Amino acid sequence: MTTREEREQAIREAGYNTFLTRSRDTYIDLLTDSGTAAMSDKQWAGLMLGDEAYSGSENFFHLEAVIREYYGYKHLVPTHQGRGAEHLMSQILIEPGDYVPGNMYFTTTRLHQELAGGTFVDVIVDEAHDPMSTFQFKGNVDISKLDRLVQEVGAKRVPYISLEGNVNMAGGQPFSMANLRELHSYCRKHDIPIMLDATRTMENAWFIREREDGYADKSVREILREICDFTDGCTMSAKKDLLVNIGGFFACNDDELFRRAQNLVVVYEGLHTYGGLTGRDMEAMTQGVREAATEDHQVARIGQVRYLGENLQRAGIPIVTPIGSHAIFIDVRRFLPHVDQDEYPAQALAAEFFIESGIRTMERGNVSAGRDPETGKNRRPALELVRLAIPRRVYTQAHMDVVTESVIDVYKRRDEIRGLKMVYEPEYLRFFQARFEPIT
Ligand code: P70
Repeated sequence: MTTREEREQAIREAGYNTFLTRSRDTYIDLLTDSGTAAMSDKQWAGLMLGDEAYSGSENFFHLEAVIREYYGYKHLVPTHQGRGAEHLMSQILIEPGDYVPGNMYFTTTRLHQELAGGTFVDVIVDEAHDPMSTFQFKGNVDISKLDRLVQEVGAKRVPYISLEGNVNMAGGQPFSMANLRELHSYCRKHDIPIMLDATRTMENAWFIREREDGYADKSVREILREICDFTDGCTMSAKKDLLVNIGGFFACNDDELFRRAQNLVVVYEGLHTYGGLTGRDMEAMTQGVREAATEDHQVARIGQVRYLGENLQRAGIPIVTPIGSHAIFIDVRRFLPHVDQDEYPAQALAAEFFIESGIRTMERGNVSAGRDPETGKNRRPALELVRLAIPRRVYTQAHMDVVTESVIDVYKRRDEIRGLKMVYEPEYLRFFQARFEPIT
């Protein structure tokens, strides 16, 4: 525990950016669900089985086998984390001048597409941009938006569609199997591959089981496999679904694509049988796949997030609906209607939660969206959110109660909260290192 004065000083020194605060100044850490899971006894035991040979580690073959079994992709290239895989895939598939449609942007994903010369085009359903819509599958692709792009630029300029499971920036929202099936038949017709961002796709599978007709009796594992069978490959940040502190991979079915990824990984990550990971990391990930695919895990995981979300809703706090899988997203347009978006209200609110009780959260609004490369202006996205991400298997419901009380306390004094001005803006992924000062 720290005092309010200590936290005020800490956030000032961090330029009002929670990414720049220290872990030791944090009381409950809801900055991210990435790499923050508690590993199980079996995963820790796996660390003792690390085969740290430079090439051909046994642990690589264990991981390859489990990915083939659960995800169904033929080829695997390990990477140090998700963005390592995004880098490889973008460099291999995108030619300068290409357009990459996707069900909402993700920060690192879009940046790698842009660095490869591509332009990201949002083709998610409109409901995803409306925090108050209660549509059950806000992660769905709007096929007519996709078709408009394909008609406009031609299928040859569309190297693949980037499809994310449980769309992070929309609030952790799933796509439905029916939508994926339709997307698959559209893409087959136009010869456009579907590349999945599988980071939280086990959680997407859980929502399909809960919400979609015909899936209540299917296992998470069966649903995951059905999803992957409609796609051509994936990038993965194993730091989420797969319950490890570090790791990722690229996987695909096409032999030539695999050959190129295997070749490029040695330039940026490491040999193709470890890709920047230790043997023991790969063993922990192998076990993480098995644990993440159990219904018991998903019930507890998604149930805890829902517990927090429903308590906040009961207290009248404006949050994105439906409640997603990995986090609660506060709708800052309704929380701080008096702060203009170019004064970064979500950034200011995240700083305020930290000051109130040492709870660390993340801005997911105008700062994260960045500037339009054409106009240089802030993108001012429809969604201006603060994300309270819940690490897997770490906190208790009692911690969630403390979070609820703190959010309510800040809500009561919301009229006093002012915006921020950005005083330092880095070139790439500015939200990680930008610095701010209060507007006086
Ligand atoms: C988060 C983390 C990472 C992520 C993701 C999706 C859907 C790829 C990645 C990249 C960490 C993060 C990253 C950028 C901005 C803020 C936070 N998401 N796809 O907290 O994977 O981090 O392993 O390189 O969510 O949401 P990796």
